[in-house]
Amino acid sequence: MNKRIELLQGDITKLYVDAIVNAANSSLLGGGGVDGAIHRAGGKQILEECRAIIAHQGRCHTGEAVITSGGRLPAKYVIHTVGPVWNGGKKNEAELLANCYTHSLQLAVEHSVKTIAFPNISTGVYRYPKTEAAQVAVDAVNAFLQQNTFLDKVTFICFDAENLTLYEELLNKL
Ligand code: AR6
Repeated sequence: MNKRIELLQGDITKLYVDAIVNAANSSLLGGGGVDGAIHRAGGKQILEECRAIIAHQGRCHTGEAVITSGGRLPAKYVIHTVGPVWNGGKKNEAELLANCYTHSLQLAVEHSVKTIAFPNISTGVYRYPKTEAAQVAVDAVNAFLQQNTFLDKVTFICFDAENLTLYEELLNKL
């Protein structure tokens, strides 16, 4: 287990970390799942900042990440990233999903974030198989931490027990 990686089960909107990551869509205008929960808990400030980003740069492409404040959330920032829709695995899904984690971490460090939490991006509405997604997530975060000493802690927060078990197994091997 890497001492800078933490595993939790629960609701990401409740976490007291510098940044939480949102599994958004390219419109950044909200949706269901974790995206809906973050916008509900964080309030309209987050949506207003998302609208301003879209007006300025256009939609957020798959694998990319943007940052807003945390609104009313305990987290200072929300990093919105767009995971790939699962399409059988031959449409570059793994690389795009890894990019979500890496680009979110890069953006975090640029904003002096020390503690950050990720949901299980793409494993809900976007139907990415949980086993494969967990492997991509753990590999991408572990690789980033190998070459970055600024971040203190990266939390994987799983909503469901199945993901929690998958992450436990993978993290124990590190
Ligand atoms: N805290 C932590 N994890 C959560 C929470 C929560 N409050 N709620 C759900 N999850 P999903 P995607 C988990 O569908 O697959 C949205 O409509 C959930 O159990 O939220 O990337 C967006 O607008 C699952 O493991 O995101 C996009 O259109 C994980 O979060 C689309 O869904 C991701 O599930 C993105 O789909």
